[in-house]
Amino acid sequence: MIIKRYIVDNMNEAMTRIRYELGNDAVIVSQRKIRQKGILGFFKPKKIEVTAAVDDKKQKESTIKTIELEKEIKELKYLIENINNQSIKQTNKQSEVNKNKFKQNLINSGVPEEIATEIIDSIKQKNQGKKMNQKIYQNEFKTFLNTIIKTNKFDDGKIHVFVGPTGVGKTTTIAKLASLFSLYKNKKIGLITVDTYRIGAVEQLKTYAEILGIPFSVIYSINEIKKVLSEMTNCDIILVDTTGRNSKNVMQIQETKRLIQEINPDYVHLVISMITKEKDIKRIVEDYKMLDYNSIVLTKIDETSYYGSILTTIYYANVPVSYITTGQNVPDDIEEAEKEKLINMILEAE
Ligand SMILES: Nc1nc2c(ncn2[C@@H]2O[C@H](COP(=O)(O)OP(=O)(O)OP(=O)(O)O)[C@@H](O)[C@H]2O)c(=O)[nH]1
Ligand SMILES: [Mg+2]
Repeated sequence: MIIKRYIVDNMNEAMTRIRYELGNDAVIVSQRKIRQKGILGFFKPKKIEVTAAVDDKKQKESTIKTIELEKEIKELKYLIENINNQSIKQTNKQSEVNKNKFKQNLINSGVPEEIATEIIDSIKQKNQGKKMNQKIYQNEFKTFLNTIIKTNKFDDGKIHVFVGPTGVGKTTTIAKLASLFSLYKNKKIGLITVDTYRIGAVEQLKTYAEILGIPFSVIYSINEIKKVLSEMTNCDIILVDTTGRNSKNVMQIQETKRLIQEINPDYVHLVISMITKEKDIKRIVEDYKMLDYNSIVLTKIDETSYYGSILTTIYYANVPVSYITTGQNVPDDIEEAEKEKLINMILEAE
């Protein structure tokens, strides 16, 4: 048993101190008014002397209870913190899963890992702190395509030179355009070929020129260019075919460069087939930059169901697309490049 005496001003003070020091189980044993000691005490207000007691076993129990309660609170706090951390970790994990899933979709569609990573990085940069799901990624991807895809107006230029690797469809594209513009758009077209390298190359274009009844010239040396061009001054559009070049052959590309400098065209179109491997596309597009092409023609789109090659070409070439070609038929299988259509083509391809 613990017994304690308190000298207080009022009972309120007594109760607070007793509860604090002896706990809720303490009982008041006695209380009485007392005068303070000394002469001066006579003039001061009386105080109260309260005696309280508590069974010390009970007091111990109450202390133990308090300690247990504190421990439980601590454990609860830890649990809540843990749950919070867990849910942050879970969100991060989900974000990572979404990111990887989107990246894998791009890669499965033929987008090189390098471009896929750059696309994801720029999307993440733009959406810092945001919970990312597939829908957001898809929307952002559309915005990204909208930024990088550009198209141009072919009719803006008079002289157009077509360059590109062998067999991509340069001559066929020129035949399609010549037919399209002379038959349906009533333009005066002139055809020139400098491709005297490949057997049959001259004949190929000459046949189309004869069918369409349009002027056709063959250039055997750079010195003839100015003369041939001056004979075609009354043409609205002049289309120039070149020999297919292996972009790794710098000498060949330089030869074409001299030719282009002499022609001084409005447009140099890099013609590139969409069945080219993505890795090769990057190299071709980079190597051909020596020729300062300012437009691209995407051919053989009919032969691929993946969009990786389209995206890769546009991404690395970084110039507008003028035409896309979709088959071997002259002149039907060609379309003016439309931004919205290209975006949908990329988004809808499987
Ligand atoms: N499927 C498909 N085939 C095409 C397309 N464009 C051209 N071709 C075919 O591709 C082959 C080569 O076409 P060309 O026009 O001779 O190619 P090129 O670039 O002039 O070739 P070189 O002069 O040898 O460098 C031909 O069989 C064409 O019919 C297209 O859009 N789709
Ligand atoms: Mg050709």
